[in-house]
Amino acid sequence: MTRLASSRRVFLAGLGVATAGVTGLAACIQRPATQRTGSALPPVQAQPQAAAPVQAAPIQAAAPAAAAPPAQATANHSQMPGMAPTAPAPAATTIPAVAGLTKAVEMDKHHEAGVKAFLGPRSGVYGNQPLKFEMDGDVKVFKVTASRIKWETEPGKTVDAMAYNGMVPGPEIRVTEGDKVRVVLKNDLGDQSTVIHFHGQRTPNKMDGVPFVTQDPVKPGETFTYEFVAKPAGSHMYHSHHNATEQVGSGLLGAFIVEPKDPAKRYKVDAEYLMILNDGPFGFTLNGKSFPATQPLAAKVGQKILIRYMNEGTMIHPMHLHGFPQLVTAKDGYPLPQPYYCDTLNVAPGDRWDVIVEPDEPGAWAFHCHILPHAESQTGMFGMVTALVVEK
Ligand SMILES: [Cu+2]
Repeated sequence: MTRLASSRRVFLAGLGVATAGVTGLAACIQRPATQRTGSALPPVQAQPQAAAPVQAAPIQAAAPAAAAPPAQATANHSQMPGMAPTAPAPAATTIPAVAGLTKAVEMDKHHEAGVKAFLGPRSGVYGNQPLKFEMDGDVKVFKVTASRIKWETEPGKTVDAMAYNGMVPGPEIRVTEGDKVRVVLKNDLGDQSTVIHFHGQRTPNKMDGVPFVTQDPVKPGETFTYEFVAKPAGSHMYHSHHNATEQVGSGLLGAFIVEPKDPAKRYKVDAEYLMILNDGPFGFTLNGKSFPATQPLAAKVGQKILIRYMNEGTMIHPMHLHGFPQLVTAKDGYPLPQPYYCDTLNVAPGDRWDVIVEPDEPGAWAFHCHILPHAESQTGMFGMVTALVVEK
């Protein structure tokens, strides 16, 4: 896998925003460091630019009805042969031209401010950072601590989260099929028990992570050790299975990726991205962040990127990428016998889908959940929105 030297130039150019060189547009798992403290881009104004003065001249489209021909004069079907008489069309609602335009300009300012914030400098902690392991003989040992943290989902919005190792989503655990894996869970939540379920892994029953079904709850201050052989390969997850609506909704979740043992079966792509969906107490998030804090994906024309969708939420999210088809290659980690193309892919709770995208047209391409109340409102885009930025 290659890390992309990605850039915001294309996106910025497409939006008429000045650029100042190439910066790390690190997204999702490609991000190199915990802290992202700005970029080479000029700082974005905290306040949206002042709107252009509104012209006092009347706008034709919004002219009062009296100035326009009556609707019946051009659309009176009752005068056509064979047509039954119809009631007169209701009078069109008219909005005074200047007031209407002022309102539209005001609304557009909010939309623009969101996009500019998306493009502007960022800071803060992002989730999905790779989790390092230690070897104990032939066992890969991962340490995971559940605790309560403050988490910023978007500029100015900080929430009370539960997190593994201080990030939402929790750190990405990546192993190879057949590895002996040990995950040591420490519960520092303080006032709630917890457990980990390895969603999609075929573990021994007592490692399945369900309180009072396969184990006792791990009480505050306690530690529990999960041990199993990683199988099957594919895109999987780990998350709490205790008070899960609150605990998973609040951030106790992460990606558990199992690379196929046979190198010939591994993805041969230029970059890969995780897209973990959630819709709990924090609102609609992609990788623990809401637009405009979501991170863009990046690619160059002719490259091939892999996106692993994982839905840790409670709703279906049809993920729609503008510009390019998504080749769906695997469901829940299992390769599809016949991959297929789509541009909108339903990702249901618990689902994992792997898709490959091969962009052939530069530009910034919107990428969002297509349940519109999860993505766009009067005040602009929010929630499950990001962009795929394609460079030449
Ligand atoms: Cu959605």
